[in-house]
Amino acid sequence: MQHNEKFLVTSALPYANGPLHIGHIAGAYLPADIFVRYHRLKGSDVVYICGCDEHGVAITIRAEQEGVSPQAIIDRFHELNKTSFERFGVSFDNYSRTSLPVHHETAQEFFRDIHAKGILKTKQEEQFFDEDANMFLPDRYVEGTCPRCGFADARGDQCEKCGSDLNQTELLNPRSKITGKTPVLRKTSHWYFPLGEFQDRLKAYLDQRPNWKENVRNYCYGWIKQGLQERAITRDLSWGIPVPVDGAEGKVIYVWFEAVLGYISATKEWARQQGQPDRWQDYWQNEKCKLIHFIGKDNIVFHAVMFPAFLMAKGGYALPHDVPANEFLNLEGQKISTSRDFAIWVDDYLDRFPADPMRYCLTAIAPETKDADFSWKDFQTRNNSELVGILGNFVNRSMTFVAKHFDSQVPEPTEPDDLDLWMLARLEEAPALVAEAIERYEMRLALRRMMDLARHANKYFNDKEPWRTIKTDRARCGMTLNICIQVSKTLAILMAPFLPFSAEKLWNLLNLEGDVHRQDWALAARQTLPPGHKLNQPEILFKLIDDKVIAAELERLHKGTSGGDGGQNSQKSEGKANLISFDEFKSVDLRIAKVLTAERVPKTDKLLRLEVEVGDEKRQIVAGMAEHLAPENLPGKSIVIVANLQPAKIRGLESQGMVLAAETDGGELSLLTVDKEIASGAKVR
Ligand code: B3M
Ligand code: ZN
Repeated sequence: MQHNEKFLVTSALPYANGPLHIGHIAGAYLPADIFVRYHRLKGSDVVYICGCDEHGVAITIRAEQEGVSPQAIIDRFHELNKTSFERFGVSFDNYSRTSLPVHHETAQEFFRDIHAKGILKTKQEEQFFDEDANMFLPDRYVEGTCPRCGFADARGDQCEKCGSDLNQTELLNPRSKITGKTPVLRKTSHWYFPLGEFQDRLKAYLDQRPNWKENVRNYCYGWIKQGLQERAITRDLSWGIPVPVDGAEGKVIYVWFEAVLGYISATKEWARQQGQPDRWQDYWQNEKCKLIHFIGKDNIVFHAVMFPAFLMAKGGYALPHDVPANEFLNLEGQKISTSRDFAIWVDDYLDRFPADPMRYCLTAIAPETKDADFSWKDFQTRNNSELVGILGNFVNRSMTFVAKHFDSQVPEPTEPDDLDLWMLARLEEAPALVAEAIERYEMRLALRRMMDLARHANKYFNDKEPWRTIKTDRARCGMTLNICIQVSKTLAILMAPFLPFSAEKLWNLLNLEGDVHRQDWALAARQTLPPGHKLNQPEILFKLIDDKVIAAELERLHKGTSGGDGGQNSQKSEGKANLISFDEFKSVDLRIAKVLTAERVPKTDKLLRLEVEVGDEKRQIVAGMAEHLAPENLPGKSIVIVANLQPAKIRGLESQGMVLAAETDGGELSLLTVDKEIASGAKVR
């Protein structure tokens, strides 16, 4: 194992338009976190970077669904996901966001420099334009009949039924997702990145990486064999990073061109936080640094073909060293679906379970070479028979025995017999076996090898029969337990990348100094616990999970009350919003408002335009409630609004606040109101 290697590790930037589910975690975050935690223990120079991807049409679609601004959506989910990652133990060195100036500057610098080199081409093309909404329609805003298989709800970029990549103008009977109307074709010009001109360099780049995962290499060679096509890297959108060249008014940089650059800008932010603003160059402009990008397989082309091409075009950057993409995770034999709220949401799971049992299960079934399936039954079995039955059982019975017979002090060693030597050999070989698998991103194998040490230790404990030798040969018994405690210490270090919270707990039970995450992996098997070292009282590391608990989870999942947030249940997951301070609550200005007028927003089916009185002020508010509330019933009502929300433009109307409402179980919407006559403008507290 080489020491002092240098890594810049990234995980895919989750879109800031919804909560995280276990499929995200299994694909791009947990394997990266294991890899990074291990390299920190190994003494490598490793920085782990991520952040949220805050542009793209998925965010504006959600904002419109809820009648709020895109900024409100990204603020909400940036906080929610950042907290979920922290609670799940995903240990980023920086979790940034692509709406920050540092990212806009980085993306615009890349665009401007590549443009200045004359690499980009401009091209006029026909694109669908919605005359009612007065906007060009990006791919996801157009639906229609797939020309290949006739599927009636194909999207502008892809047909979900037959998987064909589509150009939106190929769709039959196209319709706008905004107004439902038939769009017209209008000319617009965009800037194109000539991927085909990088074909030879990209093939050579790939040829020089024979160690990449099979699934990634096959996918990339497949793209190259088809011939790489130029890609439009600008869009006619208002939400995104403005294109920084003349003649690009009203256009933004295509989200997939700038999102991958988010890794660079987040590293710049991290360097500034360290007080060394230029340190990001040690990682991105240093051939000795290994850039490792953990992703799901749907992101391969953007990370292993397009990103290297952008970096080649820009010049002066290292190219990705590896892109270990995982396959997909299914759930109870079905695809995870956010729109159907069929998912296990990370924040919701953590409200009822600790992180480590899920970290353990998702690593044990990781979709490393093919799609995998998570089931609650399997989760329970692995927790109960492996974590509790093997790892927890070995540690607990060793420490309980030492507490009972040796006053919780590590016993004196004696001359080792054959069985002792066998166990010490297993101990000695374990760190390298686990390390070798982690370094090849084979986390399932690495976890199994870590657990094998606990299996060997259980066999050793049983074969040595300390409950018998304590009566016949105390010294021999002491040697057995001395070795068991040494093994427990090694297990704490080896489990740390996989089960960080349990590793910390075990380190504390063993009454050891320092931080388990800052130990030296190379010395993990050293028997460093001196005789007489006082252990803390034993406690169980893992709790059994009862059948009833699993039955309840399955019911929640199938009833869609998993607290998820697939667009229909946004209020529920809000109910799960994490705790905030009183000061944070006070920053929200809630007021009583009196509805003066209410009307539907023309040509939309979800929006109402309200005029409300707030004290001596009149305001206009646009609310996504037209499907639930008849406008004619609203004038005169006293409602509760958020009065200090930034104004947002929604379908050309300025919305100056947000109306508060809650959803009944039957999906009815109820406005928050007051049960006494209260003057408008009154503060809610
Ligand atoms: N925001 C999320 C996805 O497609 C996308 C990843 C960006 S990584 C630069 O999973
Ligand atoms: Zn199709």
